[in-house]
Amino acid sequence: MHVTIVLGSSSDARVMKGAADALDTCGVEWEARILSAHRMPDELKAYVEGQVQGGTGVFIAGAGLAAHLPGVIASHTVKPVIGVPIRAAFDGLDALLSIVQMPKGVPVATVGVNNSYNAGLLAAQILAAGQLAGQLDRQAQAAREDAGELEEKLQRLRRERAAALLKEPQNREVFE
Ligand code: AIR
Repeated sequence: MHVTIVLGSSSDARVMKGAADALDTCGVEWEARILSAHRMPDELKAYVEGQVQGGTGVFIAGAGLAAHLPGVIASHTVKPVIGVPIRAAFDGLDALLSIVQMPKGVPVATVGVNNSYNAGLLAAQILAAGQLAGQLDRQAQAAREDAGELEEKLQRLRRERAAALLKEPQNREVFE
């Protein structure tokens, strides 16, 4: 499973490199695209849908100014979205508030201004938690199968024992 990184502009690349660095450190695969929520809305929607179909686990989106990119991505998918506010004006406060103040029902996890490294780490942690859940599911399924086999074995032994008892002469008399 990989992580999808979306940048609002090529001018965000220097800051967003931190997310890729963190994912590389954790050995998590990622792919990145530059797609502005305002300048390329249709392409963004198609890309998000394609990524979801392609099995992405988490989106990281970084944008500055009126930073609607993470929120728009979150409106197209239920995959977790992590927003990175980028400092382009007002010390990044404009982007931070644009990303963090999502309406109820469409969550976006938000990291600190320019802190894309944390976004990468958080994405890796989300993937790891998902993999652990999958592993626990598989273990529980194996335990259920073991229990089912044991029950079948016990029933077979009970049937064989009953048949053997019936064959004993003193017991056969009961039915004659
Ligand atoms: N931006 C791009 N489309 C919508 C927004 N909010 C953001 C970019 C970048 C800032 O605007 O994410 O941080 C400036 O972009 P540019 O391309 O003018 O350098």
